[in-house]
Amino acid sequence: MMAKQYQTLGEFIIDNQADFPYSSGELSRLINSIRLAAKVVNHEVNKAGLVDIIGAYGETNIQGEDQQKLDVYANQKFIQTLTNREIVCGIASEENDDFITIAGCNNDHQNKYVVLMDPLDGSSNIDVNVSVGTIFSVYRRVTPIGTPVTKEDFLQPGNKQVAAGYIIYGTSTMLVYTTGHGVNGFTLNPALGSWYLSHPDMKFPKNGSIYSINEGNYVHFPEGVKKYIKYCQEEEEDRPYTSRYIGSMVSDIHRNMIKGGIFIYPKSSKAFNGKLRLLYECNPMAYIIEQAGGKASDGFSRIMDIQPTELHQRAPFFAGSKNMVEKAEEFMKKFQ
Ligand code: AHM
Ligand code: MG
Repeated sequence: MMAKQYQTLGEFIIDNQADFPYSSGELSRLINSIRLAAKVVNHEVNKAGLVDIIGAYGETNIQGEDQQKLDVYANQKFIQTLTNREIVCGIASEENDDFITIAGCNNDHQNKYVVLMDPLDGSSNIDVNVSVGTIFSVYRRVTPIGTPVTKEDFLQPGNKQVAAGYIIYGTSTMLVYTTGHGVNGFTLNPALGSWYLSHPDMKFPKNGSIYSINEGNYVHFPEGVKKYIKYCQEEEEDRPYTSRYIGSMVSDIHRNMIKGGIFIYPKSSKAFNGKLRLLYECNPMAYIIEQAGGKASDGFSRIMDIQPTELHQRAPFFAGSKNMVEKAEEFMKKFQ
């Protein structure tokens, strides 16, 4: 994908329209809707520190309006934006038990794409002013156009994604996405409300020196993970590595993609498949990571090749710099 600097996201989408699969303009409109919803959510997330003044989320504020929890708010905004603009035929969200069918204004189910999303990942970090994110994943439906979507349209392996991205509400707000032609990152200029191409053609360094894992769960980890952590801490060659864990996956992976590193959320004796959701968290991040030259697995095989069986299924997640993920996999294999 061509990436010029100082471009806005709008210009970038138009310039690269031909790279979009099937190129009907539908996917461009979908990304456009996401960038709009992201701005609205960003505005609300930025005000989170004022809840003591205007009322806590979940309570009634001074004006007598109900304050919504931010994750519920983000969920509604993304769903509303995608629904009102008649772009997708279905949405599945980490916040909803079941998927949503979108019939379209003529009730004719003509749209091709389904979106799966985690509207506000890491939301427990909001109270302490730490970055959170939105993650989204786009597939072409597999059931015939003209009929309502079914679960089958959502239960596709990650390798069928046509686009995926994340928004990071951080010191600056960024939108990073791929349509299968590399990864590009755009930074929001809040004064103008425009996204600028700030990180063209992002590449995951092949090696890195950061490992990100919740070591508090060490005793519950599989032997391979325990041994890999010890390996990261040994004084040998370029080690010990630096440990960095924000507890907000989008931020942890974004940092590792820029600096080089590995992120691990393994299975444990307490959570047999780990914590992260395959469809809303692992697959979209895996698509971006692979498109940037990194690697994402469940500790043994490629995340994006897992055939999902449930909307909310979880998966262990090993993701980041290719050589680091391969080293962690070696340990997993050896200490099974
Ligand atoms: P959430 O979807 O409920 O916010 O949970 C996902 C988040 C990830 O962003 C993060 O990597 C992980 O949970 C942290 O979990 P833990 O506190 O168990 O380390
Ligand atoms: Mg989440």
